[in-house]
Amino acid sequence: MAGLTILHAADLHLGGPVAAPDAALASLAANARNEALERLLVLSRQEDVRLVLLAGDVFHSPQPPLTAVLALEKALAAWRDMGAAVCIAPGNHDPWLPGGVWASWPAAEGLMIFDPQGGGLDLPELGLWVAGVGHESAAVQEDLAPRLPAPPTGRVGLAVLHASLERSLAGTSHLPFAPTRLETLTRAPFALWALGHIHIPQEVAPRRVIYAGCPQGAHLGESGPRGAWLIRLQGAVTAVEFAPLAPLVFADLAYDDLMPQATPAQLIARVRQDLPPAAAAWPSQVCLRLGLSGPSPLWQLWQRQEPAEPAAALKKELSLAGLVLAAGGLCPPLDPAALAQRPDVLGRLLVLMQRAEQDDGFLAELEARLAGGLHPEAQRLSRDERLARLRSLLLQVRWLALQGLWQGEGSDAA
Ligand SMILES: [Mn+2]
Repeated sequence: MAGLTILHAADLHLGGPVAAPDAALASLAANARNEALERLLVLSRQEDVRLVLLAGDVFHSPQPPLTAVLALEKALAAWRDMGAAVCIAPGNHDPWLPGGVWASWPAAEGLMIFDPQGGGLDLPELGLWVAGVGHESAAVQEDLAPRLPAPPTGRVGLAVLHASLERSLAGTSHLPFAPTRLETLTRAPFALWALGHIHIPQEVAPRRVIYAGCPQGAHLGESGPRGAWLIRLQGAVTAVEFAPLAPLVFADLAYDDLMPQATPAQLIARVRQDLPPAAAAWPSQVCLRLGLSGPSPLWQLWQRQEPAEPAAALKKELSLAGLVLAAGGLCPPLDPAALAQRPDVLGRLLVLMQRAEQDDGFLAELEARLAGGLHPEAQRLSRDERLARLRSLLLQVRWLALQGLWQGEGSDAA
């Protein structure tokens, strides 16, 4: 059998929003999802893709806007013209509903839209069997993997599914719809599981179980490279390759160890090094959220009357399309432990804070004393949540004290 290339994408969320945290991004963000789809088509043409697997949440909602429907209709026509078969397994955002967008989508040769019963598409000329199933609601609670029919004899089986794997959910905001287990997938008779739902591209089991990730991130929380996978097949999966293609890349960097960066150029060099690499094949713009906190020789740069000026300078130097800067947590390059020895207000405050950080009993006592005066919202939190919030508040108070009191009392003493 000759080798062939498959494109695996998911979570396109066509018709869904892309955040523009910086006003300059508005038009780029508004068009980013459709542009990502265009890039999938170009990639398919370049790579002579014969099969496209779209693992759910192709649309952001079960009643997508007309622009989204048109975009997909045109894409499907383009793939058909290339001779590529397309298999879609609807997800929780775009479930297969009777009378819905998928149920009424016109049938076409080489197009398979899986319904909630599950099924398979036989592709004898490729020696493949593609099995899949669609979500029947926005909150499927059962494991859908067992509904995929096994490949007939003589076919390599590929599975396409929108599902939650517990180990990949950690640290994400994805809800555990259609939960399944890695063992369930790896024991099933499929050479590949092309999954959707988790927006971070990843090989859960090398060359076997893959989350495509979304081709375009939705907001600053979906930072890092986003794109789709090219899967090379020759009897079995021989290689997989991630192709970053998002037009708008979100990046999220936070530093609290800024003592070595003594000049603005040094700070810029550090940030530049940590930015995600540009996707060489496509033009892309970067929107960065940058958090700067802790002691820094540069802290006074951000205390000026025009806080927008240093932000604009950083944005320009780093060639960013957007920048969200949080520098309020910077403080003078001081040692809080040494300052705690001082006999003044700052010293006493720092001692109290140090004690609250190290002594859970003292923090609990403080919490109990504050409890009566808390906002009703905060009173509804559990005690542990209130303690955690107090801890983070104390950190902020420390930066504020170092910024304000040290400067004030320091100049008095001088
Ligand atoms: Mn999903």
